[in-house]
Amino acid sequence: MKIKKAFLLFPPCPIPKMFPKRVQMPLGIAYLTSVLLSKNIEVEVLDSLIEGWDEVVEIDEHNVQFGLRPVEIAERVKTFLPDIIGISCMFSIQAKVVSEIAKEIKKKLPSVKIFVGGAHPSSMPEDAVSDDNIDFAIIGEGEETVISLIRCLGENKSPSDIDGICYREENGSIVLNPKTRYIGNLDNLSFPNWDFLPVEKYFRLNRPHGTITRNNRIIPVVTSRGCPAKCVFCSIHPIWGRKYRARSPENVVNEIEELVKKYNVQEIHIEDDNMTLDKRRAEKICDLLIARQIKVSFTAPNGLAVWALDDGLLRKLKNAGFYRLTLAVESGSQSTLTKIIHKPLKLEKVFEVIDSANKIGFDIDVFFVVGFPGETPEEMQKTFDLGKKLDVSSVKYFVATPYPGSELLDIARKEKLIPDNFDPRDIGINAVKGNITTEYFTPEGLEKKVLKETMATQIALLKKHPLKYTFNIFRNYVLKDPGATLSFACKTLKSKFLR
Ligand code: B12
Ligand code: SF4
Repeated sequence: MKIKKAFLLFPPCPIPKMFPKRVQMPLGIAYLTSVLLSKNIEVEVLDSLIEGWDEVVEIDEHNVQFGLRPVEIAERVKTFLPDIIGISCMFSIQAKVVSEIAKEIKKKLPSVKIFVGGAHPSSMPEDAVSDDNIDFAIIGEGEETVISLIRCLGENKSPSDIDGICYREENGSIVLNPKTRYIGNLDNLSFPNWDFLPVEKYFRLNRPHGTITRNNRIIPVVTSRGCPAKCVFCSIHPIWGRKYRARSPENVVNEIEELVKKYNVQEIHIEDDNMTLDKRRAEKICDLLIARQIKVSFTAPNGLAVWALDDGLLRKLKNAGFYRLTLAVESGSQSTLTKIIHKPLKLEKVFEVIDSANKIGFDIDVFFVVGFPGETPEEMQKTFDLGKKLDVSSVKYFVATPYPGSELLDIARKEKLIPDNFDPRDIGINAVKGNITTEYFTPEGLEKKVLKETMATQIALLKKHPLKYTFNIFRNYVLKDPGATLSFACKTLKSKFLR
């Protein structure tokens, strides 16, 4: 079966009714487009979120799904008549709709091969291919794997030697080849190809990761893959692995320069797990941006590791165009950080970095996570108290969520902190929804507490910087999505009266 045509798809996503919709240019799909084109495969790309932005279907009392419907997607696929379809299943909550799409496609094109990749199938590959309509799950980064698989299919060979895939044999048994090899030199990868996506529509909507932006013309970039830390809640290791692999500063800056020339990009969102882990490399990226006079704004909405920052690096980042820091502090309790989360971070470092960053003039967002197995109410209170105390622009509290691929899910299962029938495919995007029950809290109790503390923290932030706070809320929430902002505010206010 010679593979000549590939169709790449970003599927719809279920979200809670009260949440604002978000859509970011799908970087994984753009990387895969590049490698497929380099092998002379004709490519068609469909991001069903951007194309179906106005299509919102109620799925239950609390949730809607937005994006093109599975039948519409199957129609589009049929028109292109591909040999393979690659579906990116980034979030576990998309897994069920991915199955629906695969079913609709196979009804129309029974012999087409369906590949799935992304965070969810990377963590639960066997689950993905136990669906009869899905032929292959690709584990972790897909650029090399997809090409090996296409070669195998083209030569009618068994894929049994391919690293990092999962599939069903003809007799129905599942073969799982774990991911053991990662791309050694990321500079060898072609830059992501955005030409097959409606770039101007993403710019116009401007609803990317992080919500708060300065400009509209934004494109995401990844400068490194992998993180050696072992945070208990983190689910990224099945995708990028534990080894830190970084692109050279020249390669990164060449990509950014190209994006500015080609798309007149004004802002870059760095989506690395840990962009500044290699401090020298991060400094060199900044130096090159300055030397080449590339004038774009930067943020890293996925967070920067606080332990990998210092005053010197912060100054360089600011001079290079970074205006906002998203700091993953995680907890206000040192013992929770060290003994439960296993994050290599000292709270003194948090104060030092925030102090420097304020002096340099950054806007600062801080993320916290509460609700770990073994975490006491007193330890959690330290987090909420720190959140109210910090001199930053925004503070978000998330509830620890047992995503597949995280150690947290293993602990929760082993210690029976989640129901036996817990299905990770039902983990929605409500980041304050509890799942775990411990001797100290229930999911419902924790959710109420977090909403109450969120409101108290918002008031504390408003009091510290009334003008800046109001401006940011107005520009980035009220103007962008008035309905969702109002509904979210009502729910948060209501929680004040809940005990
Ligand atoms: C950017 C991002 C977002 C963006 C999404 C952008 C988009 N449409 O592309 C936004 C802001 C929307 C987002 C939101 C959320 N996110 Co997010 N996000 C990320 C992040 C930081 C980077 C993703 C990325 O662009 N990576 C770079 C590209 C190059 O990699 P990639 O997409 O994974 O693709 C590669 C491989 O996976 C593979 N591949 C992918 N698809 C396919 C398909 C085929 C056919 C093949 C062969 C290969 C393949 O090959 C690609 C190239 O190597 C990841 C963390 C991470 N490191 O992955 C979390 C991550 C995906 N997000 C996560 C979560 C939890 C969320 C939220 C639920 C958080 C929340 N509670 O609000 C929401 C939910 C979504 C929503 N509807 O709002 C989790 C997912 C866990 C899970 N199993 O569900 C991750 C893994 C982070 C984590 N905490 O562990 N997110
Ligand atoms: S949470 Fe951040 S620092 Fe911790 S393991 Fe994940 S990517 Fe690394």
